[in-house]
Amino acid sequence: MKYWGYFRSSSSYRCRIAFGLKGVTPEFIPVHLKSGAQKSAEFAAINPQKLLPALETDAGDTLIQSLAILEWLDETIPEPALLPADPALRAQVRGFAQVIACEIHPLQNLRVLQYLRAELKLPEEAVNAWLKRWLTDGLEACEGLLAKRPETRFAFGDEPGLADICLVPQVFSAQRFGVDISHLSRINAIYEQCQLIEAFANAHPRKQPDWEE
Ligand SMILES: N[C@@H](CCC(=O)N[C@@H](CS)C(=O)NCC(=O)O)C(=O)O
Repeated sequence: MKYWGYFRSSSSYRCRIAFGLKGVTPEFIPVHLKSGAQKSAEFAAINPQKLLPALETDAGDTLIQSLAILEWLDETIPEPALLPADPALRAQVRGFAQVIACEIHPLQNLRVLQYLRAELKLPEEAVNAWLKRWLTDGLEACEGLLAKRPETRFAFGDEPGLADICLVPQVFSAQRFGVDISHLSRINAIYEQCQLIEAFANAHPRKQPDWEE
C-alpha cells in the first residue's frame, strides 16, 4: 500500500491513526502542502481533487477521502473494528465523524484560509475570528453529542473507533490555531485517553518524518 499524506493534514492524521490501529504500515509519500505540492501535475494525476490523503491499495486501486479510506480499511481488516455492530450506533458514530470531517474541517482547510487571506484580503485577526467561530461551534456540537451519551473511556465506548479517529486530529487543529476549547471537558478527557494508545501517539504530527516547525 502507498499513502500520500502530510504531517499537519488532519485528514492524513485520521488515516495514520487507523493504520496504527489496524497494524498496517503503507509506504509513505510526503506531499508538502505548504509549498503547494498537492497542486502539481504529478499529484493531480493521483487525486484530481488535489487534496490529501490518497491511498493506493495492494490491488492498485486509488482511494481518496479519509472517511472512505477509513471505511475501506475497516471492511478489509475487520479487527479491531472502527464501527460498532449495532446499526443505530454505527449511524451515530458516522454522524459524529461527519460533523468533524464534513462540517468543521472544510472551513479550516488550507485552500479556504488561503482564499480568505490572498483573495478576500482579510486581515489575520479576521481569519483567526473565522477559525475560532467555526472550530468552537463545531466542537461544542461534538461535546453536546457526547454529553447525551454515557461517560465512556472513548467517544462511543471503551474502545477507540471512528469518532475518536476524527476527534483527535480536530483537537490538534484547535491547538494549532490557538482556539481555546478548555471548556469542552468530555472532548479533552477523550483526547487524553487517546494519547495513551500507541496508534494515536505514533500518528501525532510531531512524530512524522516530514514534521517541521
Ligand atoms: N474531506 C477530505 C478533505 C481533504 C482535505 O481537505 N485535505 C487537506 C489537508 S487536511 C488538503 O489536502 N488541503 C490542501 C489544500 O487546501 O490545498 C478528506 O477527509 O479526505
